[in-house]
Amino acid sequence: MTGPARLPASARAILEGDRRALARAISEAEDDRPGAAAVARALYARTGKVPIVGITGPLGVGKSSLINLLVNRLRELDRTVGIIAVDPSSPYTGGSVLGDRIRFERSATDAGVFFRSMASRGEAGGVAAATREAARLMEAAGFDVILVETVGSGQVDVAIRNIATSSVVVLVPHLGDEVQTLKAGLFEIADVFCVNKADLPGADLARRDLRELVGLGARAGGWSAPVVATSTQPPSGIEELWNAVDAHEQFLDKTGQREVDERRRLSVEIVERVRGEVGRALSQRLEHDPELKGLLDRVVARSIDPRTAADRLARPVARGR
Ligand SMILES: Nc1nc2c(ncn2[C@@H]2O[C@H](COP(=O)(O)OP(=O)(O)OP(=O)(O)O)[C@@H](O)[C@H]2O)c(=O)[nH]1
Ligand SMILES: [Mg+2]
Repeated sequence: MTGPARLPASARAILEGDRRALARAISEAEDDRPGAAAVARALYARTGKVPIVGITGPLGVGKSSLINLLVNRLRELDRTVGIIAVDPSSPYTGGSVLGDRIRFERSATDAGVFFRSMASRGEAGGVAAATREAARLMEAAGFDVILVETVGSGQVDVAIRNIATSSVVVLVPHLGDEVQTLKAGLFEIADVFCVNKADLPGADLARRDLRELVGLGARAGGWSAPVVATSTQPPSGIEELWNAVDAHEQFLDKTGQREVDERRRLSVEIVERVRGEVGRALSQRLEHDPELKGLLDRVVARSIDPRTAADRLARPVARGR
């Protein structure tokens, strides 16, 4: 029995819809502060039921604009929405250099919408962990759908597959070459393709090309990613876009694929966490633990090679002992 009365106060506040408690808990998760673990542990059993929809694609294709319109659509359907925008804050990939990025507005006035941006500084694993925790916290706070905007290296975030239940890859007309280079990764992650800026010339062609490519790369499980054309100015295709995502979510339930995917995602999450924790601890010990320092000394002296040293350290785990 874990009635609300037994939960940590901050977890209880989140369940009761306290938005400031929610925001605080997300910050703690992002900074990996000690309090975050207790809240995450207390709320975990209540999560894992809502759609987490990843919206990824190259810089400036209209991901944020689409999310704004998807939010309006979801609110029409009487569903509340949590939004996480993983911000590419690096000066090399920074979307903000475009200067005309779209911001999310509705969250300021509508209690049914909660927006949070996360800096993508630091290692990718850290962003993924914080994003997962934020999505769970939002779900615990009662949001019905979580939307996650990301841009990855290679311009499409492959890691979103390890977080989202449905992934939308957004492209625009005249991405010919880009699509070619992205191809392998794209088809691995896209549950829905969206050709945005359909008001620009070339959208029909882009859509047809993508459809052809999708036909070639059938994925396991029997889902074939639909290709939806959208525009955000003037808005068109938004209902179709949401319907395509919804159809994928229904497919997951009908086929049992949701459990298969969730199991894979959670396995990845555990491995990422172990890698992080073990990596940090090992770095420390290689510096301070006399035995491990000795091992490092021998690698430095070229008497054993790094792979052999690593094998020796990893062997107990790798062999299941
Ligand atoms: N013509 C046209 N322009 C669009 C459309 N959707 C978005 N834009 C414009 O494209 C620019 C980028 O839009 P955003 O929504 O910020 O795109 P984004 O993918 O979120 O951008 P980053 O987060 O920086 O990667 C803005 O100037 C938008 O007004 C569309 O459907 N048609
Ligand atoms: Mg954006």
